[in-house]
Amino acid sequence: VDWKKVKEFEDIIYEKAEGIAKITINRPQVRNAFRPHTVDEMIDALADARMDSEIGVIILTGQGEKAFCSGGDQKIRGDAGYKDGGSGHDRLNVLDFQRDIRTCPKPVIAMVAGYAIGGGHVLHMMCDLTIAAENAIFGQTGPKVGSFDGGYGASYMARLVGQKKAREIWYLCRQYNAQQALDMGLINTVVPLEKLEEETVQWCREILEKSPLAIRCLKAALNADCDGQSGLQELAGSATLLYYMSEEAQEGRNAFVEKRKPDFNKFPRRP
Ligand code: 2NE
Repeated sequence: VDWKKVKEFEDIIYEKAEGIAKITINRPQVRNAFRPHTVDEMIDALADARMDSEIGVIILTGQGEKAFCSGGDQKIRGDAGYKDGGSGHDRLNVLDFQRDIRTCPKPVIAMVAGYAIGGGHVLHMMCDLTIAAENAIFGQTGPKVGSFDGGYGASYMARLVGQKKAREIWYLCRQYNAQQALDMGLINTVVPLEKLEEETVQWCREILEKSPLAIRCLKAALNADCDGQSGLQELAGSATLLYYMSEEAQEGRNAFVEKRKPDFNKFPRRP
């Protein structure tokens, strides 16, 4: 794939090719742990990919073969979140990024080589699909390092692997290899490390051949099953989008603009 860098960032690499956007966490010296600045950049890149109508799928990955992401950077963890050099506030902005992945109407695929640990493990879970290399290792560390993610990190994990397994993963903080992760429904497939990107891009290409509106509505519907009112809002937003595209909705808008009574009688009252 002929990736083209689209914007310069400090902590991430952001590229596009063939309708695919790729966000790479680029802090291999700390196993791609994120600081608030890294997360701000990922939020920025994902927003760009969402707004770009040429882009249909987004890959989230980590630089190098040793780690996808090792979670929050513990060396700059303050007393109320992660230290942000810019604002002076301690922050936990990765929760915003989790929601952005979740509500992005385009599929986000985690491409995992090496460790997906702690908050990095939650990031791969938030993605629609996870393609793992044979060297991938998954797990949470929160109760070991004085942290936890009781949001999607707990509840969505339980949706993926069941309540018993989710409790095991969080309470014991063990590490699981790629095959174990596949067996428990945490990931979609395992491939040899050297085939990781090729296979991920193949999955992207297959998705790109499909109807974007159908994919959008399916993502919203699958989210809605877990996400309560915010999930319903997303699904309903897609319904409103489709409705706006109809002549029936446009009649309402046109009548208002033309200062006349709308004529909805010409539209069928479907069974
Ligand atoms: C990831 C893991 C298992 C890798 O182990 P290994 O043996 O391959 O590498 P090593 O030597 O531990 O790490 C290499 C370098 O990366 C740093 C290390 O400190 C080391 O640097 P030096 O000390 O040699 O200079 N590094 C690795 N992970 C880091 C991190 N997260 N922050 C800062 N530096 C890190 C092993 O490194 C590991 O277990 N890492 C810690 C994983 C962890 O506990 N993450 C935080 C979980 S909490 C969280 O992410 C979170 C949350 O729970 C809720 C909300 C938001 C975030």
